[in-house]
Amino acid sequence: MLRRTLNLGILAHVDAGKTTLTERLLFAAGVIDEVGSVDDGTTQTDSLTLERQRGITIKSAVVSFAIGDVSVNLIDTPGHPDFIAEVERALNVLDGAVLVISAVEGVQPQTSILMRALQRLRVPTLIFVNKIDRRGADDERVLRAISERLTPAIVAMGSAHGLGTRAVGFAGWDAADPGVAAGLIEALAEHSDSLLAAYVRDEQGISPGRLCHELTAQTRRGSVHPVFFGSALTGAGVDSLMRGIAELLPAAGRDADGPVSGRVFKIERSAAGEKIAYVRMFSGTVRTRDRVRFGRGGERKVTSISVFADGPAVRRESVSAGEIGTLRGLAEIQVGDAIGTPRRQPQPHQFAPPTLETVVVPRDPGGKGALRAALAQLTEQDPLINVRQDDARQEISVSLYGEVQKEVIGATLAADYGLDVGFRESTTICVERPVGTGAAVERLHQPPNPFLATIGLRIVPAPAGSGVDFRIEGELAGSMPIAFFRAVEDTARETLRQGLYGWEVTDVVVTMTHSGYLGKHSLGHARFSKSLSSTGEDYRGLTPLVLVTALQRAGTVVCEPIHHFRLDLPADTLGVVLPALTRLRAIPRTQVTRDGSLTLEGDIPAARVHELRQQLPPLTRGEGVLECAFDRYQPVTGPIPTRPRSDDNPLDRDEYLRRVTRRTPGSGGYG
Ligand SMILES: Nc1nc2c(ncn2[C@@H]2O[C@H](COP(=O)(O)OP(=O)(O)OP(=O)(O)O)[C@@H](O)[C@H]2O)c(=O)[nH]1
Ligand SMILES: [Mg+2]
Repeated sequence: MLRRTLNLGILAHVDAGKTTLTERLLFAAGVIDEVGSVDDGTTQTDSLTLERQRGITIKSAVVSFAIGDVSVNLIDTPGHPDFIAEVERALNVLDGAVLVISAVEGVQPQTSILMRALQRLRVPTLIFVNKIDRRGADDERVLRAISERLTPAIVAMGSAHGLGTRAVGFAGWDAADPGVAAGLIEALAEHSDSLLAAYVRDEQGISPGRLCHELTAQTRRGSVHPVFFGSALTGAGVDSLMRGIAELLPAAGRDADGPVSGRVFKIERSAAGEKIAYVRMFSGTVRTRDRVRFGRGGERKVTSISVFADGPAVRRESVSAGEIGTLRGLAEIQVGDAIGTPRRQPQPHQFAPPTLETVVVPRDPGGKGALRAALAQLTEQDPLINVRQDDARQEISVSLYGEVQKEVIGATLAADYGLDVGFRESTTICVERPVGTGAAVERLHQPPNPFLATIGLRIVPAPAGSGVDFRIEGELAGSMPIAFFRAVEDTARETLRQGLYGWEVTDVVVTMTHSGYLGKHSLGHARFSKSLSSTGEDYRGLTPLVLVTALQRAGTVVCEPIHHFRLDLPADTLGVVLPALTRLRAIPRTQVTRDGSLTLEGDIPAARVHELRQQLPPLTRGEGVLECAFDRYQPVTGPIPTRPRSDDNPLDRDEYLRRVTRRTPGSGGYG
């Protein structure tokens, strides 16, 4: 029997039960004899000391098991918003997903964020409504919330009974039942003209087989989402979910003889410090001792391979299309790197970048070098930590999603690197957006341009969330070597990391409007004496000047991150909570009261979330529950925050030229 492989992600809001469900699936599949518990720190996937101590998942982890002829590689992801970057990396390697929703808490802020990303990427997704054994579980309410807040394209795969008790159960439906068939047709005809036509022709004539077939096809396309109910704790409903996973989700492609192509979604270090890269293969086969290409031009020999197969990873000679394996020997590899020929483009970021940053201070003042080295290793595993060095102040800062991540970084530095560090108070990371259009040109041989290059750039504002788009005006194509265009683009992107106020510039289209170079052939006509022709350095040197001038003409506005909050509190505490919200610049927008409990939703600057979290317990007798998720950037009102700029600051033109021409002896040769 030919086995199929399915790379499956489990995603959810924090605490919905992903790790517990993973444990239950491993048990049901016969991989483990006893179900471990998150609360006792005995699960397979929460294996880090920190995870066991805190009872939350921090890093994604892979386990595998078989359901019939399907080998499932399951990636258990963290749900805490501080670790969303882990989820993002996993999303790039999935064939399918299970989105877990608590039957008590229902759809939570992170649930919506994750579902939107899954839908954008068209990852076929099943929904598992978990914790139906808990008091307060309400299947109808959750179904309604899913269809109102996540997607109307859902099909309940059966019904739960004995809700809120340990004796809870789940019974799958029978497609031959006329009531079930009618519901299925209604849900599926929406996305299938042929099914709709068949239904119009003959209402009774659609066979249960055809409906099941259509359900599978639409689920695999990501057009419809089957919903299961159960309890990871008691095991109720887990068999049905497993059948759904095996039957409704698509298998990975198995082109083992094709060109080598894979993607690294996790990096770990062995106890001895050796890098271990987790790779999902899309096509081809990598064998031990093969030299493989990765990232932006690295190439190394693979020294050992392990492959996930019905349990933990086991040593193998090779890893092939569809499989997940760990590779050793690729010293410079980074998380997110492609291996071989990039088959699938890495997706643009699905989630908002970190909105906080903090200065990391080694308690031992001599420990700066060791700290930098340790943080560099951590960024290999998590590039969004984005270590920044402030030369003027001799400080090292890292970006953060939140305070929990800060504690985790501190604990990791202590445990894995023996470094005792402190952190300054976190500050918000703002962005700059251009407010208008601005353009600038510097031409070859036209003083004061000291570089052997002509560059013209235009800056135009782009829609929120669109990032940086670099274009080359049509008629310039082929006007100079491609490497020079690339140097301009790379440098432009780099320069935009610090705008007029020191923040990263985003939501902008940069268009190259002028280009020109001096080739070797034209040397005979040159007026200057030295035998020079344009080099990449000229483009890298000139781009920041042109770009910053264009940016100054466009002008920028500093925008701060705003979170959407949802706050549950006892109704009688509203009187003291509202003034606190106002002090923190939070704006409540909706207010719903139910059974003496009140839910406020609204906006709050990311900078104030931590304070609100700290103030809440005394204001609400410890009963307030706050959930926040990044919503958008919004122009700052009041004093404009600036960020110290690094040395290569093209805003001060003379200083910049002094620095750059000193570094680049070839430039500055004009005149
Ligand atoms: N009653 C009940 N409790 C559950 C169920 N599933 C999980 N829990 C409990 O919910 C808590 C969180 O479970 P986890 O499995 O760690 O949730 P998670 O989604 O992996 O959490 P993060 O990885 O930190 O986002 C633990 O205390 C579990 O024991 C369930 O089906 N019923
Ligand atoms: Mg977990």
